[in-house]
Amino acid sequence: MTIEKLLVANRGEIALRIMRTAREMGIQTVAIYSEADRNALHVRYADEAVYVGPAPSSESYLRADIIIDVCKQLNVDAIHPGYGFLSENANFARLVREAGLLFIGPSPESIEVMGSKLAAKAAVATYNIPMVPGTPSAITDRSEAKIISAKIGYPILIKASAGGGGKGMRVVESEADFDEQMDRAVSEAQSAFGDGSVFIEKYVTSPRHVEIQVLGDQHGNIIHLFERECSVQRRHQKVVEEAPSAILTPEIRDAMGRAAVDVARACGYYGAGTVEFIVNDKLDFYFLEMNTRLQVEHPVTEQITGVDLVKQMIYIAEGKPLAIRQEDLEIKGHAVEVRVYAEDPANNFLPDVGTLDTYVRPQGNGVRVDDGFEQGMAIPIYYDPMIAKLITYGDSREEAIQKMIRAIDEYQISGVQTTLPFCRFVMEHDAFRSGQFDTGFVSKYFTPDKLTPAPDVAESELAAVLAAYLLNNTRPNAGRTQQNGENIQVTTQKSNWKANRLR
Ligand code: MV4
Repeated sequence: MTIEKLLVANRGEIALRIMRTAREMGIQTVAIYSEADRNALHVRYADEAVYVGPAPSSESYLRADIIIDVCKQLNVDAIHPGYGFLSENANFARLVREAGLLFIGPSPESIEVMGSKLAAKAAVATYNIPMVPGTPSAITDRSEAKIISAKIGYPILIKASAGGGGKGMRVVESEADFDEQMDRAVSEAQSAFGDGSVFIEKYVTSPRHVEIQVLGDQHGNIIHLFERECSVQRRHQKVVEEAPSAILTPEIRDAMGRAAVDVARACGYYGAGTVEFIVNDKLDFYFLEMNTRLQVEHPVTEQITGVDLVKQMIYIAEGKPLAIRQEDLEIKGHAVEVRVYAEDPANNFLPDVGTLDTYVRPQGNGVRVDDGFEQGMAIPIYYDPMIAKLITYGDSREEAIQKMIRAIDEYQISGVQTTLPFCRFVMEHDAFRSGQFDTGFVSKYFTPDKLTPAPDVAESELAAVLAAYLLNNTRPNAGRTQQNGENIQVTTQKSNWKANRLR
């Protein structure tokens, strides 16, 4: 089957990302949009665009029925769900299949198994996958659970089987807290997921988050595309991702890659997927869960492998056998991604949606910006406040980080506060630079007074013009102090007035 027309059931940067590859492959693109996205870039980019409903996602981007109707009306062959929204909804994948359309992703059965952490653990049980010591099934008998917890040793972690991304997790420090935390975990799981099943794991303190990208075809071939490290997180929200990890040895990388392929094999996986591990300070790794979608941070893997993951997903959905063999793949260079959010890092990361009065992207060698906005556009309040993903690529980790700092400094955004100054803080930090960090990085090191604010756009432009004038039309050298013939110091150093105003 060859896909001639593809509908992207998503919005923003990921909708554009997917449509770009589709266009390169000669595939016609269909966008869907809500009331809030009438003028969005993904709508303008697509060959056709269809309005699906009011701004709230429950009335637009989550309307499986409307989306499938649109496909029938426009003779669409396949749907790419992107990430979020309907991407990990097994029922949607099933409806798509029943409508005679291709779902660009795994089977509904794989989504279902991996959507339940307990079902996932059960599925991989026959393979030799390292897992954190814990209960293999949902807790029904509390006194039995306490005996197991005592055996494992406190602290333990109560997790919701239907949870993900840290939702519904409870640390229990000692048996005295067991009942109280268990009550909370069960009621949280019940109200958040409609499923109160919880299980217990040994609590691994200060782990690193390392995930393996896999690709499987519909003929049983599965490969991995190495790891991404996503340990810099804030409240389970990833902030910085990179590939490869700064700490893995070739041997551990290989072992994790093989474990990830086995996890995928255990559920008959096809499509692009991510197998998530935690890694302790001794580099022991443990399988946690599998994400059955294209992830936000997939570009860092694309940069170091040269593989277009969306293109592979499309080929796989068409039934083609994987053309990439494991032995063809190697890591080349290093990539770092930061997520630029419309949030104020000086004010507890409060969302700061508004209009992008100035929006100038960084450019140049080794810089990739995946975004869905242009200058003058408003960031809708209804969706994730991510403005862009800024990705840099270099020969080495150090080079990728230097490029990132340069790119952050070139990025000009006004009208909303952004997490760019926070990302710069991470890039400059010794713990990040040395690779000696874990998932506790942000809470351990970050306080708002550590921010060097982004330059004010108008002021830095004025400073540049002044510098150029004083230097007799020498190009201004931002951030450095220069001396002219008369010994006048001219500096275009970033101003601090924004930070002063905030304090
Ligand atoms: C853990 C853990 C420690 N021990 N499991 C959080 C999100 C979810 N995917 C799994 N998570 C964790 N599971 C055991 N047995 C610590 C975390 C965790 C974490 C994991 C990855 C990235 C960031 C994190 C931040 C806090 C806790």
